[in-house]
Amino acid sequence: MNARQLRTLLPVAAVAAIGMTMLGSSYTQTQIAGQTLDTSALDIDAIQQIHDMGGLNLVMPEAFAQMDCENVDTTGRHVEDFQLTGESVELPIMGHTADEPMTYSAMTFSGQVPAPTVRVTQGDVIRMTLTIPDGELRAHGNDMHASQISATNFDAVFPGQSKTYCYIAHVPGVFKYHCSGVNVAEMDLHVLSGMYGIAIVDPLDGYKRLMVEKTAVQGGEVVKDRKFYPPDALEFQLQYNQLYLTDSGTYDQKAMFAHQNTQTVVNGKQFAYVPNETHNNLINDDPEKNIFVAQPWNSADLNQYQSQLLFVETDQHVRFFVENQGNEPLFFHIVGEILDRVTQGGRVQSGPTETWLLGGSQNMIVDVVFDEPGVYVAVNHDYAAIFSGAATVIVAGDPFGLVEKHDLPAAVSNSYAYALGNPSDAVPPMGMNSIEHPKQNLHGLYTDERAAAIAAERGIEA
Ligand SMILES: [Cu+2]
Repeated sequence: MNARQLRTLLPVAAVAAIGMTMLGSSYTQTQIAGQTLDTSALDIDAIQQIHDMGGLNLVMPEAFAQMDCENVDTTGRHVEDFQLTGESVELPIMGHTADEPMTYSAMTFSGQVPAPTVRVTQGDVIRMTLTIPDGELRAHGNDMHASQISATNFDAVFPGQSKTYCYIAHVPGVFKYHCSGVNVAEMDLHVLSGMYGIAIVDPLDGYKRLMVEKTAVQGGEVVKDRKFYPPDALEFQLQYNQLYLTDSGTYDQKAMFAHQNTQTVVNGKQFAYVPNETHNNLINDDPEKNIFVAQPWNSADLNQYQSQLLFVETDQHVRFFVENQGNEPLFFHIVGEILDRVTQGGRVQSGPTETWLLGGSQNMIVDVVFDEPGVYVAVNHDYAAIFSGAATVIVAGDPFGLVEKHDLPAAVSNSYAYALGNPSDAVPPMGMNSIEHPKQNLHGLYTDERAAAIAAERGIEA
């Protein structure tokens, strides 16, 4: 065989093998399309590239990733300790004012809704301990979807008791965790009253750079204009859920069975990320003059419950970790933006797209670059959900010219995050490709005790 024949044969073999992969496995077309096959390098090592894509066989993670907590420190894996407590508390609900507190009967992990986020790297061990304090009204459990272990393996933990289990986080992505009730009984009551959170498992080799494709005019021709952003991104977490409440703020199971929710919540609250009186003042020079249709958490007197906005820079790689914790579908859409990339289970599911659908207990990672200064709203594009709380306002750059108007420091020129901070409950723990938020403010459905602990942990000034 001469050199010319060899050069021809290799790409042909590669294409044939790819065809076999697609026909012979249960990967979908979009999953395959999401893999990066560097065609410019095909004649160097095509077989290796096919292997790197998953080869001709599906690579399945172990079906059972629980491990013995006794020997966990000798495995050569990083062990992440994660402590939770089960606490029933009263937490505020929309309509709550400093003078007239309205609350509902919440159940929480560690005094906050959603529960604390645990973040590890693929291959790490999570050692989770659930403690139920003396005096807590009921038993609780835990089911972590990242763990590949049945909820029934982790029995109920009763007041005054504590229980630990360990597992290897084999699979990258976002995973729900939730209370498993009392041996799975009353699970709906516990989860829909607030006992849910996420685990973020970063890929072992990190996140991928982001390609954003637009068009440009070059020499009188319209051409494709690709721009690449490094993997490092400013990150947010958004968890969607519903509440089913009676007038007195207790769980209404009848309403749940009828799929008639009474509130739609993002990170535990309705309209949690909308302007507040500080923003009214900056833009309208009047704290009472609202700039958004719904501002139910307006006043600074509400402390951690005051609404906040999400601030990003323009031309910045932004990554959202999104989980649908609820019973209703989530049609995730950002008004004014296109989702530049959607990733699930370590596979790119879509390039630029307008909306992505998540069913219950389903997640995704959304990468976006906000090109123009402006106000964008992340919604569940179901009108019932938008109008009952699923509207999250994101401000990119300086759309109102506030830097000049209020003579803000130069550092805020491309994001108010530097001056006003981002809400602590929307900021996940730092991971391997995280850009540190310039500033955070205290925000979340936290008990006062939990709020004080988070402020201390993150060095947030009150
Ligand atoms: Cu529980």
